[in-house]
Amino acid sequence: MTEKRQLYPSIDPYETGVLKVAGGHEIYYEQSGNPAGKAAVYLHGGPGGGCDPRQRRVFDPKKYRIILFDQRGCGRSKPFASLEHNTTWDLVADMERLREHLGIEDWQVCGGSWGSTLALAYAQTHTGRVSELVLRGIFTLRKSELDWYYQSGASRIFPDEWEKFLAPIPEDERGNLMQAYYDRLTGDDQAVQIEAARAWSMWEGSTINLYQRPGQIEHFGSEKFAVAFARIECHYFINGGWFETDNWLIDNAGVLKDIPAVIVQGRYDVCTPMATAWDLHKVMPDAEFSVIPDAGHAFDEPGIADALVRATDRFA
Ligand code: STX
Repeated sequence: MTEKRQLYPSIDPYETGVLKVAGGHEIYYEQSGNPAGKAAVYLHGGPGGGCDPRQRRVFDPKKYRIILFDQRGCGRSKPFASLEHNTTWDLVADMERLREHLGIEDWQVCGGSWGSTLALAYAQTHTGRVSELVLRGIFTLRKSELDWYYQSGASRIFPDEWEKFLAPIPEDERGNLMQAYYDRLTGDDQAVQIEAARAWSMWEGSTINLYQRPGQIEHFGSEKFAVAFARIECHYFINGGWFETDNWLIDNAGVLKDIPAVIVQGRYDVCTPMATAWDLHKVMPDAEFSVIPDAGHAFDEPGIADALVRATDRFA
């Protein structure tokens, strides 16, 4: 077997900036790698997860002009954890603003999990602006996907972690956990909001890797990260991502047929199970479909990172 490729070495941005967008939001963005290289944007997860410096490392810094940004309300973007004027279509519009601001004709769009959702929504809306798609841990926000992770399904694989997720919610509200969490995450009681945010966020932090990572669970439980992550995720999910229909992203994937695409999926992804990637690859028959036999959900699972680096190298 050939050796696994690793992420490229750590690099610093050569430029950071703030872009004012509609609705009073300010978006943090950064560029790294080669300013004269091929443009690629990496879309972070959540929504509400914020970008991670390690995401720069999916790309060869000699060949790529690498763009990362914090989506509305999270990371270094402002106002922090705001749900106002914060929808999928606002984020799609922000990407266009950012692309134009940076003087880019078209760019490679790379993203995992919620980043794959946003990548699909953007590419289906601005097809001509996308040179390639590199998607991992496919998530299309369908009710079945949300029920699996936040109501019943993943709960049976991680019953120990699930108990902690249930803890802040009284028994008589557990029939609709998304609603129960939404009420607490958007309520006036600060302490209730923080408790709910930490439980919501740590559920994700403890279930996204094939092998649990204690440090990562702590990070997800830190107040600042958790409040933006949980509030924004729950807000997007309870609103069905503002997609016209439940199956919208899959039903419209035909318009992507001329965009070279790679779909990378971990076999043991409990957060966004392979069923969605399977459905997507059927409607994107020309996309390269790569199932990693020994990986969970996170982008830096060794087999996932290997497949992502190989994909971006091939497109460089
Ligand atoms: N949320 C899936 C998602 O997009 C349901 C996601 N999960 N973990 C992350 O994102 C980060 C590790 C990027 C925070």
